[in-house]
Amino acid sequence: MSETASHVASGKVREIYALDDERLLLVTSDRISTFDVVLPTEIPDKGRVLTGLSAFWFAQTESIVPNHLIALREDGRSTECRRLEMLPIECVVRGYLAGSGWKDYLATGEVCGHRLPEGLSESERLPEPIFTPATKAQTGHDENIDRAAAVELVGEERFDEAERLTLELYSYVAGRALEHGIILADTKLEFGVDPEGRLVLADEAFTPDSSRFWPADGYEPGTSQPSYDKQFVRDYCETLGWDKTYPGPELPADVVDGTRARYIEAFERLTGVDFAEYLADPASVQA
Ligand code: Q0Z
Repeated sequence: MSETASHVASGKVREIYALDDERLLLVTSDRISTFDVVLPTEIPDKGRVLTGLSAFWFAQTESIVPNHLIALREDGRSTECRRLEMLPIECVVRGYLAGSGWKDYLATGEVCGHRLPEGLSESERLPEPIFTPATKAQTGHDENIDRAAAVELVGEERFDEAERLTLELYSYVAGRALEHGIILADTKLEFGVDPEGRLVLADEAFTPDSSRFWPADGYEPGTSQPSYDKQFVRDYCETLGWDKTYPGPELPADVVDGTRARYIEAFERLTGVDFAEYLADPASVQA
């Protein structure tokens, strides 16, 4: 880092530093988590892939909603961002039935208060995408909440605006991804409020860490779908009889290489930019 910056927060695989009162530095590492455990082995360039994808989608969606990005740094993994008042909800949208959405549907026939048709299968495409907000749990897992609970947290006007923007962003990006053979099954967005009171898209956006990416090739409802990016890691971990608690296993070189290739393939398919070009000039994703 070229400027003095104090550490503000750590995520599983990212760090935030304060640059000044108005600006944050988000740094995305090459760490990878699986089954909620951060593994001791890194995936080289994963942080650059995620940062480049976020910057690409911020640029592509600027006409839908303003975003927090000020500058993408030359290292390709750090971004300077406007510091916002973050909404206390995760804005999740689901186009397909997976993860906690599938679990909730099986138990109740609903997801976050959306009653769904009977007889849906795991991974099935929903009749239309649904907004399924969640609380930001300080520890452990985010909890899905219904409209009333989210309105309690952010107010009705903000809720409606966040829902509308989240659905519009999802429709746009999922459509673009599908043209390139990637199903965006669901995604989590975070919004902040700027000093003028406007909603601003923040955090990371439409990365494989904040979304479910599935290969469209071979998509088949009725079972869980392979992850576009992490499936080699999951499959390898399943061969070990590991109990999915810390510490996680080291990854062998072939699993690291295969996983790195999948991240880069997703980056290149979605952005249309050669990853080598991104490394040489990160601004290439913002053209
Ligand atoms: C995002 C998070 C990470 C740990 C705070 N523009 C913003 N303004 C204010 N706050 C945030 C942002 Cl992005 C903000 N997080 C999530 C990110 C590491 C936690 F990189 N927390």
